[in-house]
Amino acid sequence: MRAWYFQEDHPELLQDFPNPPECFPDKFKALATEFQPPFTWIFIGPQGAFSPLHRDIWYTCAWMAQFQGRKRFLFVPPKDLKLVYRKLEDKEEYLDLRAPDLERFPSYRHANFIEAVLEPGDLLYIPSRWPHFVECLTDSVSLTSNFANVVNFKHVLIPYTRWLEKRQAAIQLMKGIMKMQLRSSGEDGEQQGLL
Ligand SMILES: O=C(O)CCC(=O)C(=O)O
Ligand SMILES: [Fe+2]
Repeated sequence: MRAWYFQEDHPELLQDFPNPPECFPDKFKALATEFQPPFTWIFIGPQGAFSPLHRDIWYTCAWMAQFQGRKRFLFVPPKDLKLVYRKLEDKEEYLDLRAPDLERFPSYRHANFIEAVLEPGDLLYIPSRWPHFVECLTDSVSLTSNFANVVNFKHVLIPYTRWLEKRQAAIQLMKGIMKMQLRSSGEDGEQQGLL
């Protein structure tokens, strides 16, 4: 199970995890909860489950805490991005590490791959903009959180603002629909404090 947003199903689990690790202060956490993007997730996977090479959302960085099992990360430094990533007109592609395509990525062997194996109790830092491939070496449970810090904040701000605007537009739309429904049923939402 990838990126399970457990707060919705089991908010009580948050009591076991009130704050991000002190070594990774998160600028989003300074905001009111409703303005924080939902970026704290649990990953549960059997041995062999994997996440293909990718960069993290909004160029955030992340930490990952390994609870159970072992997990292998392969990182590619940003200076080698062009060896493992192609941006075409209408799509983006990363090297498929499980079946490398030499036609698409002829020089991928020149990329530096940095390996990290997580054991239970380990905490890993995933730097902003570093492509990474992840695979479960055994059945595995991990908690991860993507965050903004002083370094990446200027990049994160643009997609974050877009996300806020979209969410605001969706809320306005829902309010409009509810208003229409209440009106057509002869009720007054404003008087009832609903809208
Ligand atoms: O554990 C995984 O499969 C992917 C984790 C990951 O890519 C991340 O936390 O950024
Ligand atoms: Fe990731």
